[in-house]
Amino acid sequence: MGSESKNEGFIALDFARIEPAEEQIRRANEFFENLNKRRTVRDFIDEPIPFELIEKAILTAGTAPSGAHMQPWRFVVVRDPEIKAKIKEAAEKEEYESYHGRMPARWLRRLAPIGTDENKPFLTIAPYLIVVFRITSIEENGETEPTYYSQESVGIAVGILLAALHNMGLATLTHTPSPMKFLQEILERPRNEVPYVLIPVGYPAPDARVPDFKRKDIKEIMSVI
Ligand code: IYR
Repeated sequence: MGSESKNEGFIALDFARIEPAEEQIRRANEFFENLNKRRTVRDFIDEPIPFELIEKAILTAGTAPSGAHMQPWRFVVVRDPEIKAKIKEAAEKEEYESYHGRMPARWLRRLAPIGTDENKPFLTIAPYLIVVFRITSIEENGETEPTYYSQESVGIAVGILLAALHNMGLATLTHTPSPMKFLQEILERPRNEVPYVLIPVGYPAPDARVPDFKRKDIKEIMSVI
């Protein structure tokens, strides 16, 4: 027991060591090889996917650590074609403004290799859209209290969500139409739930193409002192 204070409200940690070390390395390699195949996909087909997969991915995302364990996230799963169409219309309206004046030239140059524009057909084609909201505050005993480190917490949860969906053989797009306030309105979320990211999920089109991107190598992303 680490400290006398860890009695009430505590349970024994369930932690299984992986042995031998070679097995740790094997699993490390396997996980990397798997996640290194994840690509952001923009061309989906409308083939349905089992709802159970979406639910399990969200349950997995909900295992993320969060500030003061406040779990400041809500995942709104959109499958209704009419709502998807509303989201597409509103997103394309905002994106049109972004691509025609709101984004500075250097940003547009940065996006050119990705080939994006204001048209977002995937918003009605993908079988599910997962709209992630960040809960900024809670109400308790008639008082409003902020959530803590909600940006970090939701970011981590989204990372786990993307990994879980990839691991179950589904493609995702991390989409951030900007500004995203229309999502709060269309999806009728309260004011303390702020849109964070919109993730279309499904199978890629058979002819889907992705930019020929290279990932930074270890020397570029790791410093050891
Ligand atoms: N939100 C716009 C623009 C956009 C911005 C970034 I940063 C990207 O990595 C990709 C796109 C859009 O979705 O097209």
